[in-house]
Amino acid sequence: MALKLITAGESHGPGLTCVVEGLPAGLELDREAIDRDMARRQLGHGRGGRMKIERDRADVTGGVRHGRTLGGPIALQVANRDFANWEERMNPWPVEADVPEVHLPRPGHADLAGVQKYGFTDVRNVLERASARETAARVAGGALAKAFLRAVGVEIVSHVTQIGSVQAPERNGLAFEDFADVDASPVRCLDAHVSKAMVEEINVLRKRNESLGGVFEVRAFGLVPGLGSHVSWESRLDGRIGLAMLSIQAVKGCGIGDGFDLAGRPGSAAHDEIFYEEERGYFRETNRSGGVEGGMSTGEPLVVRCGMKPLPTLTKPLRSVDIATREPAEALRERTDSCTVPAAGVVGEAMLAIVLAGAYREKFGGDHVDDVRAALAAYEERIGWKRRRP
Ligand code: EPS
Repeated sequence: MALKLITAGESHGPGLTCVVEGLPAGLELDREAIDRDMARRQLGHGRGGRMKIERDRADVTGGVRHGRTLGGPIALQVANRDFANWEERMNPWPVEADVPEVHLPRPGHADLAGVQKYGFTDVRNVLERASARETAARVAGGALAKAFLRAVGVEIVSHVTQIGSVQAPERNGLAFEDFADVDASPVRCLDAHVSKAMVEEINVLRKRNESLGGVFEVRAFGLVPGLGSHVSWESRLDGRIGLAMLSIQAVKGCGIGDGFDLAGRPGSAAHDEIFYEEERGYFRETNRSGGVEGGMSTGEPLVVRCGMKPLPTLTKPLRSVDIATREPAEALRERTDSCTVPAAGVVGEAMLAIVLAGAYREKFGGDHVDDVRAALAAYEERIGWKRRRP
């Protein structure tokens, strides 16, 4: 991929690191916008005690000078405040204390396959890295990708459409402006009435020691047509989006546009007819394809839906096996969140931003951000594209 993001760090270790490689020089960054996304990821009704400890912010330690990118890799650090409570258990170096091992793998987590694969006897060696705490680093890196996309006229937003059994009604034709107040909802849902029902659902299930999954949707506005390509499977934009989204912890399904719903429709109700008007250029009246056809962006808003399973750390543990004795036992009981779908939407924004920023870098090249803008303008001119402001 033309834009590379790598993260390091464990959930209760000293902190998380993110390195982003491939952004052009001269890109202006807004420190507050980065930390705003870090804080948005901590939002949402249903989070556990951990979020009361953390006040996430990303410190830049390389690749930026006086608020502008230098063209090299950019390094970001996110401290784990909770490390203060885990200094012995998670110290990078040997400690005097006797640290007990975890032997009770949680069904649904990386725990069992992880210890088997890496030859560990302590499940903590797996669960610390598998934890969704890692998404704090992805959101920090994603904020840089968003800054780049903003510079080429693209904005990314998200909202929650389902939590547990509570589903928001389908809304067609959502515009960028419709998302202005989405973070004011405790579950990041656009419908106030449904938000209340979702909060209630979380409260009821949390009392029963249950966790809840749901569906979030991420949208990108302002894309040019022709990002990605039909010519090889690895270039297809929808394939890249699927990889990025399915890599988010607990995401089990990803659909573009009407996704799985398209499977049951007749062809005439499954596609988006093409129209042309002098001042608008080519356009569609529907967006069932979610802005991707043949592995390429169409220029219509990109719509990505992700289904998230209920978190597998349960305060009412499932049956498991002690890996030291091979005797039946209850899975590890740990402090956890009951629902993180609202936060996962913010992570989805970051992952989509990384894929789309990479597609722009690949298509338009350039060492300085002005080179990118010039190449983009020349392309828009060639295809007669009327840029759509988000
Ligand atoms: C997580 C377990 C919880 C979550 C964590 C993800 O952490 P803890 O075990 O410390 O209570 O809060 O998510 C975060 C810390 C975060 O920042 O999102 C897990 O097991 O995946």
